[in-house]
Amino acid sequence: MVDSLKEVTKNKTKKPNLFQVLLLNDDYTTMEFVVEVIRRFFGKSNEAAHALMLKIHIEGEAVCGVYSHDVAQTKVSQVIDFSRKNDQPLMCVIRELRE
Ligand code: TYC
Repeated sequence: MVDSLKEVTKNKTKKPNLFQVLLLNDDYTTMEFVVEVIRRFFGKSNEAAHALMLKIHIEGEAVCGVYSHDVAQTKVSQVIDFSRKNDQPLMCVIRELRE
């Protein structure tokens, strides 16, 4: 009993759930625009952004960052809002990171 109580107390610290933010490929968004989005919202260098954009173009999607749920959801909103304001259909989604 004492031991199991100790166990519960010891394991009480919770790891925060983490969420991947992905960009999806499409046929219409310009490559230049995707590079700008990755630089602006995911803090990547020009070279890293270009490499990620090409990965999405070839593989269909790529993880651009990993965040708490709140921050991940905000990134999705910011990217979609910025894209629509610039008449680009770029899609951005979140996916829970499994351990
Ligand atoms: N496939 C697009 C094109 O050929 C480029 C692109 C890359 C679009 C990544 C979206 O998330 C994307 N213009």
